[in-house]
Amino acid sequence: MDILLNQVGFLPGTGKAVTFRGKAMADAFSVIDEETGMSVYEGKQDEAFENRGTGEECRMGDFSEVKKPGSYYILAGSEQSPSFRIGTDVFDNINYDLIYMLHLQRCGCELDQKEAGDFAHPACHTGMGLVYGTEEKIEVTGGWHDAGDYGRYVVPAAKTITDILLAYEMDPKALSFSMDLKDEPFFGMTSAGAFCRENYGEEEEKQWESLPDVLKELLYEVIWMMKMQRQDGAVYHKVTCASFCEIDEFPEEETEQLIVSPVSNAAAACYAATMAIVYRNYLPLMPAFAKDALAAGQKAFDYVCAHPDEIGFTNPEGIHTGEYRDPNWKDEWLWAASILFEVTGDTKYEDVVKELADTQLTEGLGWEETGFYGALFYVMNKNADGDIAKKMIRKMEDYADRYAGAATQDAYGTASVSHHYIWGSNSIIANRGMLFTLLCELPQVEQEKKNLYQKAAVWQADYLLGRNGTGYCFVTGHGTLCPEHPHHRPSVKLQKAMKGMLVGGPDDGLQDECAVENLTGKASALCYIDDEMSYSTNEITIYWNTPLLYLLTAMKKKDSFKSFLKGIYA
Ligand code: G3I
Ligand code: 9MR
Ligand code: ZN
Repeated sequence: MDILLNQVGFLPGTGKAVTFRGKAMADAFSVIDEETGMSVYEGKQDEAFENRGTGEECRMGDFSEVKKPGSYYILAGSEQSPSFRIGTDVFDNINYDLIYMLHLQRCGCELDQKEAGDFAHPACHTGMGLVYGTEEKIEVTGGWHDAGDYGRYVVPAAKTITDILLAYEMDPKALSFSMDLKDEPFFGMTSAGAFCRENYGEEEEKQWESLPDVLKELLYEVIWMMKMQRQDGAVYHKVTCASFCEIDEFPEEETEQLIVSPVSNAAAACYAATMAIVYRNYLPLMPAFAKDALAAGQKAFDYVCAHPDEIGFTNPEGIHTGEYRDPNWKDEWLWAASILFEVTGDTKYEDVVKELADTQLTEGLGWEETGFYGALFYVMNKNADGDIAKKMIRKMEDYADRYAGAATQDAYGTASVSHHYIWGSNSIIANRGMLFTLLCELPQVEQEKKNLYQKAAVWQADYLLGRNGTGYCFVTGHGTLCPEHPHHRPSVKLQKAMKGMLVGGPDDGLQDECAVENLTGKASALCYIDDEMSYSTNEITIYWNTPLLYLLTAMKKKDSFKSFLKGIYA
């Protein structure tokens, strides 16, 4: 297939780009309405050029003028593209699936046939967790499995929760769909409602009942996370077995002893940041719970402040699961300080922001580089120091200019400067898209820059949904060509991909045997294989789904369809 474009669809008002690969095809292209078979738009292909990331000759086309909802395909010479839709609702299903996947990743409770289909399973990982290096056992059930493995890790959980709440804050209506959640057994109690009543009172139980499903689902992760905190405020890094289980085991089949890894400052700082945004969202909804969450976050923050010499988490002897090794946890500390300052107004947090602002603005919204979360929560606060905020914005703009600029030079609009793709590259692209849209929210950013960021944001979504050199829409169950064999244990066991999962994507480091065998010698951007054994290119995670969810939600919110609607159909 040599016509590459977003296979999920386009919003009426946003830009629409397509990439043609190879020399011969044609100079022109047509957009064909599937219903009538008629061309609705005749376009010209841009000059051919050698594309850096993929090493192929490419041409680009633009059909932004086509705005009318419907189903279409593109014709160039005798080549036909996958069909795609235009409509205001094109992202509704995928967004739902991106969230529902989290529900399906639930650990510690039964998922029945009705809610999970073939992915139904009895409660898993219900045993007590043995605290590493001690005889102590603690109760740490709940939360979502992180990825293709069944570990539960605090650091990536923080990004997951934050992204969802940022999306929810931006457009609560868009995320207030029903997930048909039943009031299921919750952490050993009869129901989630009962859990809330028991811990926070009857009023809170009622409040819980009226939460939108997405906020109920999120609580499942948040309350697990709260169990990962030690009495003194420190936070355990993760709970996993000693090693990953076999690739075709269902969750309840992994029955080895659960081990709670040692505490880390990365975990504590992420935890503090998460509890602050949880507080901000749940305060009007479940105030008793929200205050508890904030207090827990503050305690974790204090722990970090009292232990500034920690060198960062590494897997202790005998533990071989995901490490989320991040020797620099100070950017997480900055993030926590920024949002705690915002929600409490306490200048002790701002003092930490001031101390770290020069050195800890690490570039990104990743699980590892979190400096821009710190920056965003600070600059959005009306009580922020003007000079510091200005510096932070400049740093984010420089980054965004660099990557959005690179995107304009790439045949697929990819926001990559080096065209060196690493493990989870798709999430890096999604994170950049998310940042572009967030910068568009800031009044301090000039309109001219916003125009570029908006375009670049759309291109990142397009890239992930099919406009890339591999031709894959990287979300399972969506698009014409999507991963069928993700490195995801339940999917491997069933030989059927769970839908709504964003895979890691190209990784030129060839970090697993399957990648070495199949991808050696390929151009960086093409180092992807839809094989269940390729965990470095084809795994999935909860925190790769969420920046894409944010990006698509933001795009839908911003689409200029309304003004278009007035102009053409009114
Ligand atoms: O930071 C360096 C960078 O300086 C260098 O240029 C580049 C060259 O390859 O590598 C960068 O490091 C990479 C690092 O991620 C950056 O975040 C490593 O190569 C890469 O191996 C590492 O990948 C991580 C992977 O675990 C292996 O540790 C992924 O980010 C992380 O998402 C992934 O997480 C796993 C969990 O451990 C277990 N659960 C599944 C999950 C997803 O695969
Ligand atoms: O399934 C594991 C995946 O979640 C991890 O990201 C990956 C890297 O840590 O490891 C996978 O597990 C493999 C292990 O590392 C090596 N033996 C084979 C395992 C399953 O493919
Ligand atoms: Zn489990």
